[in-house]
Amino acid sequence: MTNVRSPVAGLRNVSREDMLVHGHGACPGCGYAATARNIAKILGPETVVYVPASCLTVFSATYPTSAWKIPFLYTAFENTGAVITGLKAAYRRRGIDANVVGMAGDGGSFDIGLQALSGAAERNEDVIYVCLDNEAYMNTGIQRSSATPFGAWTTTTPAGLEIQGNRRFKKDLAAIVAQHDVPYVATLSVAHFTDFVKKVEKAKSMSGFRFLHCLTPCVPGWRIEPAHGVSIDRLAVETGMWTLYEVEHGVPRVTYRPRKMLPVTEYLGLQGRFKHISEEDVRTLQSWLCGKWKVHYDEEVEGPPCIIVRKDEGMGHDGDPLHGL
Ligand SMILES: Cc1ncc(C[n+]2csc(CCOP(=O)(O)OP(=O)(O)O)c2C)c(N)n1
Ligand code: SF4
Ligand SMILES: [Mg+2]
Repeated sequence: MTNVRSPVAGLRNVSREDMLVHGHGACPGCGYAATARNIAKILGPETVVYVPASCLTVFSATYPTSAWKIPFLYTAFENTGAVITGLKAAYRRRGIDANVVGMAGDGGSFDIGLQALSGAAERNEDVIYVCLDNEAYMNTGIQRSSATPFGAWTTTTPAGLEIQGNRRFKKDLAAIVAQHDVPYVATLSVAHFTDFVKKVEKAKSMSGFRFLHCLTPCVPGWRIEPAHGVSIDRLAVETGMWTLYEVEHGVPRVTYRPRKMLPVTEYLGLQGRFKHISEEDVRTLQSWLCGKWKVHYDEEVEGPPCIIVRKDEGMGHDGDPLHGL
């Protein structure tokens, strides 16, 4: 293998050659497949990919078939950070400079894999860690994770008389990883493709631990139309449910700023997982988002949709300037 740390090439120079090819078994409209395919394409043939138990293993590499044109490894659920550390060491020992990338789900990153992720980040291992965040444990039947947003239905946070969907707010994993003082952390969305390409290329051009956090719509888990994934990802950014930013050598930078905040109902309305949501829960979520917006964009939204939120509801973002950037 040759030197894999190519300079940032830009959108026009993205290769046409896919590393994750057709014939895999993802649901039509799967955000995971689009994200993994594009990241692998940008990283190119000098790449080795590790995937723990997740939808990506199930649909792309169930023995004896594989949709990967690059070396692919799979072991257990909780150890992405540890396995990519070992892979990189093995390649280094053989004198090979490969892009070693781990692609893990939110369950495998936010929850069970957090310890291995934190260890690899703290050691500043020379690897790229991609979190494919579909906001629940999807391949095992849509169970809640700590990435699941407030109010969302999952099979372990049902909408009934006792509770109406998930009662907790989404954990801010990118901020946690950034606190490890790693060279590069970025949030990505398939709806902002130029931004997406620039961030993957930047990660590719750097050394040390690089973390890419991608919001990936899931058709059965979010109860959405297959054709709506990209629109929903775009609405996530416009409503403040997702913020596009990067932290390069400790310096945070917002990479896309919506002109004005859209009400969260625009995002919720396209997804069956929020069908049951009460007006009170919408207000609670909106209040949290208005606080988060202020932290990320350093701007208070004075009018709608924040005006409808009572300031004393007490469920806002915690105001910690490190929370989210
Ligand atoms: C130690 C361990 N516990 C549980 C499982 C079962 N399991 C496999 S994948 C998975 C869920 C993965 O969720 P996530 O990481 O979000 O990926 P997704 O399925 O959403 O792609 C679970 C619970 C396992 N393989 N190993
Ligand atoms: S369940 Fe969701 S993440 Fe898994 S293959 Fe289907 S759309 Fe993709
Ligand atoms: Mg998941």
